[in-house]
Amino acid sequence: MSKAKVAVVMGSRSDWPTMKLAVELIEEFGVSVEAKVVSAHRTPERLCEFATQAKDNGIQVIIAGAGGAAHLPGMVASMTTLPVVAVPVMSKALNGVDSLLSIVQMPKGVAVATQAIGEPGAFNAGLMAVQILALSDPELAKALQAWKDRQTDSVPVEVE
Ligand code: RP5
Repeated sequence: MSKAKVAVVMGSRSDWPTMKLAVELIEEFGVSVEAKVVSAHRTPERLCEFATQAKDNGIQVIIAGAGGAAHLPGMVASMTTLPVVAVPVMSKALNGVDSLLSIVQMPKGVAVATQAIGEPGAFNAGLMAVQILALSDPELAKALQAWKDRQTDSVPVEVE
């Protein structure tokens, strides 16, 4: 198996039903992807190890999803120059607004590309990763354009 180009990390196994949408979309394009649980609060050393070694391990884009006090994407971004795409996972208490706000309001100098709350955000995070990789991969760029054309063609004009 080829080494993963995209790493999808999440704060808990409970985030997987959401985050798997990113993985599935990336796999649809034949891009190698790995997924694992890395918690900013429960496994801080695993976080440091992952974020500092991701680039040397051949990762080109990181997707990080977490819910509630969602510090994972920002902490990962603080330790790497790789692009970090963030997914605010839906939370029970505050419907993911807590996740969104704790991810999006990054201090100047540490960039995170925050997506929508929940499943649309996870799907689009996968799409964003493919778009980033397609900048330096003409075959992938062609596949991406074809995917977008199919999506456009699938939207009917008629209302019913
Ligand atoms: C965050 O807390 C995780 O990203 C998850 O969204 C949330 C709840 O985690 P669990 O209590 O379900 O493990 O760290």
